[in-house]
Amino acid sequence: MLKPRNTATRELVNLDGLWRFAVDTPAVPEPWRSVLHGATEAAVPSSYNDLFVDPEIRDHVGWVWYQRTVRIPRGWAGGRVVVRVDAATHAGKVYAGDRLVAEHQGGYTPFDADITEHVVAGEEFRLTIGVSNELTNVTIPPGTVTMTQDGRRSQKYLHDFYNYAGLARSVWLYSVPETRITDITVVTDVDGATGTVDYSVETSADAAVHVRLRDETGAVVATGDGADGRLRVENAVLWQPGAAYLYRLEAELLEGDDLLDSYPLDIGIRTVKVRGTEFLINGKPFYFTGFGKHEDSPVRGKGHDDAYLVHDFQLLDWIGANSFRTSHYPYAEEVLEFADRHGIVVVDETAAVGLNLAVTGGLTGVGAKPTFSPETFGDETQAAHAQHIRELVARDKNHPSVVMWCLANEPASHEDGARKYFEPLVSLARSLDPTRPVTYSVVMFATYRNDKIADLFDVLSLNRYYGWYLDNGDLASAEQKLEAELRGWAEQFDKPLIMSEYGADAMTGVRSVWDVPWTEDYQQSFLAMYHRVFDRIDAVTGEHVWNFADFATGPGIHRVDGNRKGVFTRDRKPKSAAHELRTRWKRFADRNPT
Ligand code: E9O
Repeated sequence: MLKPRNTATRELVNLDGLWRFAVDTPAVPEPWRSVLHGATEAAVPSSYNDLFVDPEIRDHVGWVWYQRTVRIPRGWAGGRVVVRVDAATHAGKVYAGDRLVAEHQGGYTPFDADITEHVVAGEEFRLTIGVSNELTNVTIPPGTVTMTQDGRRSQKYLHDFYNYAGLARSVWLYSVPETRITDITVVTDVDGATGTVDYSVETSADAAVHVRLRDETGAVVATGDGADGRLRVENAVLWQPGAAYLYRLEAELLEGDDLLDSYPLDIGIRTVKVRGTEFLINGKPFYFTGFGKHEDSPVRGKGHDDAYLVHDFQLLDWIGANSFRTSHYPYAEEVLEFADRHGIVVVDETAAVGLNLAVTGGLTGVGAKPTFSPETFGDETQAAHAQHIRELVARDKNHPSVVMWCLANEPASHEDGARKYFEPLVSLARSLDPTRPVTYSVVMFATYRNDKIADLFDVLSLNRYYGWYLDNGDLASAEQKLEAELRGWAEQFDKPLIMSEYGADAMTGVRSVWDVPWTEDYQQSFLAMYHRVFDRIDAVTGEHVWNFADFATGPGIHRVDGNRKGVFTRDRKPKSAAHELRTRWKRFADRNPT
């Protein structure tokens, strides 16, 4: 799916700003039919929850409505006019005037509404977008809506991060020509000093395709004709972790000498491969250092913000991180483009977090049901998960920074139904993208002894909390157990092991000379202990601390205004553990030479 861009043949208007806003109420049955009344306005992009002081808005379960007036530029007669919603979390409906023009399920992938037939160039129209935050057993991620005793609807979910909702990313109005480029797929390879770029251009109708590849100086290094082809780049400069290099593929659609459409795509030439326990980028073993992150900041919630984007990447650089996981959902496309340009490696994760109902049924198992069964997560959940994987790969397939797909976080992979549920999803991901390895993040309940799906994946990503959820305050026992378990995985599978989560909550300013949980000192000692163990086990190919920064959660007796496992606070101040990581990861320059 192509991101809307300004090109010689396409125009783009950004619709971010303040929109009229209302929570759905039976008193206004079809709010898109008229101007939304009331004084409430919401910022786009932003989650709406923390913008307002009214708990009825923050805790609302169901639809909310965003509305604004939009003028179609006068010169847009003739082509198609489209509204792109980068994210409506978790479901969206778009109305042009009174007409429903698009519906979409899934809160972290974009969708389009073609409004050509409903608008007139030069004139205004009313754009209304409905957004629902409801999570059920057939949404990705899943959840349940329950009733409180006093009759309120309450959203429960199986992940700890707060269920922020709304238009958290940009909304665009754009024009495309009638005969146009609808998609581009690029696969790169390296053969000695030569880079190859296999491209495939999809179009809405038959027309001649011409492509041109430019290097960073703007010089044309290869050209091609036809909708599919291979470009060869002699002495290619590779995209490398820590040393990004992007070529620009310019695709053109022509009728004789007439330019019907053009679209530029920035690409990186690089390869990714798993060999035994090694993760190879451009044929060289790569060791991941970094974090599981969240899109999370005060006031905006999950709202995309370029200032946080720049600052977070500065902090990644400062601390010596070379990568992160988009836990637990696909991030804004701007984030991936930034990673492409700055040489940061990304593990791109779906929003399938919390497929572990039995786990949340209680540690004792009371109330637990089989997780993957018709009454919990059955065929419909799997179909939603499959659709989500399709949309994720369609959106992110061309990013050089994305080196692996993570298909789920902490599913109940130790239960019998897991294999039947995951086998088709892994095949689907492989068929959509045969070039990238696939992984999943393994919950602590699933071990090398009882896990049912590990052999299906290329890389095993483990989320482990010895010393926190188990053996809290006893790092000596935790160290033994962690090492024993990692050795178990390493003996059983000849695959790279990445510690995709390890971390301890810490409140800034709480200190101790002893191993006291919640202190900054304990968080630091906890991480140091994990690092000692990783360094003793060859199969460990990466370490992603949980989490980059403190983040908002729902209420919980082990949450103090959110999850405090951040190495940075929510406002991005380092805790003392940041220095442990910085010292270690800066030394790793020799493990990952560029
Ligand atoms: C998922 C992540 O989103 N993993 C959780 C993180 C946490 O801090 C959460 O923020 O809670 C940890 C899962 C721990 C599973 C409990 C295992 C208990 C061992 C028997």
